[in-house]
Amino acid sequence: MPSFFPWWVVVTHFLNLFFLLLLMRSGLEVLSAFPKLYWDDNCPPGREWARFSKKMYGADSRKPWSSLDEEESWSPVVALPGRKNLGLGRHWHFMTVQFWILTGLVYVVLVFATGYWHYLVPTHWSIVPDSLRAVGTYLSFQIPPRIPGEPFEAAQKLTYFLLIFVLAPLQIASGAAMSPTVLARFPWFGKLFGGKQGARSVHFLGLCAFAAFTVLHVFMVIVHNLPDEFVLIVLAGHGSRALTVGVGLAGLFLVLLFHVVITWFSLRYRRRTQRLLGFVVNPFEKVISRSLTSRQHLAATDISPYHRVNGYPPVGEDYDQMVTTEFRDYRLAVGGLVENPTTLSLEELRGLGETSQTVKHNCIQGWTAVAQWAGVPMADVLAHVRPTAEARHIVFYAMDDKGLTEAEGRYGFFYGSIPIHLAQQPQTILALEMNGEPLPVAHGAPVRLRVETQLGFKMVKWVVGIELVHDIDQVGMGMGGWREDQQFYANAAGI
Ligand SMILES: Nc1nc2c(c(=O)[nH]1)N[C@H]1C(S)=C(S)[C@@H](COP(=O)(O)O)O[C@H]1N2
Ligand SMILES: [Mo]
Repeated sequence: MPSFFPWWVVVTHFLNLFFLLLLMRSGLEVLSAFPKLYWDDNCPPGREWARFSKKMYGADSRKPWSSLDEEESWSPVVALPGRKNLGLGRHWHFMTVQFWILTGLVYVVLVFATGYWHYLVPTHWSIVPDSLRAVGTYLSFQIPPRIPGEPFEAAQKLTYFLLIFVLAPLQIASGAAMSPTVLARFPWFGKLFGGKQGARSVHFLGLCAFAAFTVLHVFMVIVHNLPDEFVLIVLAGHGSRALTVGVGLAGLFLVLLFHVVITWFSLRYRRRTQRLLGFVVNPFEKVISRSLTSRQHLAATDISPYHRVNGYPPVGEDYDQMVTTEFRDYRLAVGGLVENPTTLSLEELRGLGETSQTVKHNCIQGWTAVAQWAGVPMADVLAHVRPTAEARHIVFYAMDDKGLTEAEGRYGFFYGSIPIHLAQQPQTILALEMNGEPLPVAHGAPVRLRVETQLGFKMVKWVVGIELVHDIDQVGMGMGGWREDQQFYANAAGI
């Protein structure tokens, strides 16, 4: 029989505590960007089952609103890093999750390799009545006896089992079921949770379960005789009580200090944080974006009655004029590293090709909506302009100047970029129509990009110019798009 508290349990227990706290805080940052929970992928405004915001917006609101208005600013005390930094919160979350899963794998391998699993995995249904009896014992202010020859009593064993073998995998699976790339390639996977919003809700409830467990766990350790259990989990029972308490408290203090420092650093040096964490996070995002193509073919009956809007339309006479004349004089410029630079009217653009797709939109903030989009495959546009061998990215320039359409101290025309290989995918299109009508102004009239494996912010609306470039460093602030530049989002948007 393995020892009750081997060293590897001590180490993985600490790492788990360390990573879980990071995951919880950065997860709350992500939630703050769309502080509403739904079971329905149409996300009807006002019909959320939970809302952590006082602001209300309706589908029938006569004042236009944008989903970014729904975002809340949460305190850096609870959220990592707090204060409306969705992009950085996601970076912290995705960086941590890689290490948390690694820790979990090491732990599970050791659990089975050492035989420790006997202490964790119930092998008989009697664990259920035994656990109920143990809970009853606690409720009568007594400590239930341990299972003979094992470190835990029945309720404890069952709880740890559920946490490790049910809750943790469920968190990982529901997390994966929120990735637009995963959902686009394997729509069945999202259905396991009743859709992206179901996965999001389950993921949130999982957070609550982890939080509840943590509170109960700490309480139980105290009830069980704090000094003894603390000595076991901090130094595997080696060392004196004083030493253990010292090491344990120092460990907790260091975790706290670490959180204070990274929160401060993330808020103070947002670009550096975006870049540094990007080294760890972006490669994975790029790999899944490169290797998985969208296979969405939703039915007309799936189309959402209301499709949220993100970003206010361009302001100014030029655009207004185009709207009144139904974009008669609109021209799309396509140039850069191409053999055949060109300017296209809507008619000419339409002549390059035609396709249509009914797909689910995934905004980085968390909402979803389904629409049918029709237009020209990007592959046909590229075939027409013939990119040179150096061309590696496609930049899409928009007509909305954010300095005029939104406040928050940001500025400049919206733009975005995608790596050229994404443009070859069948569901990467320049959309001219939405749900059988010409593109509405709010959704990007007259031309907007659709890339169905990516998050919504990549799909530039109100496009006027397309440029093929070798590197995105030279465009804007060099991060690959307006939201990457000014909101510190990651450039890869497959998760
Ligand atoms: N020009 C421009 N394109 C944009 C945006 C914007 O603010 N300006 N917002 C992006 C974001 S974050 C999302 S989620 C989608 C929203 O598309 P929709 O308004 O059609 O739902 O547009 C993207 N394209
Ligand atoms: Mo978005």
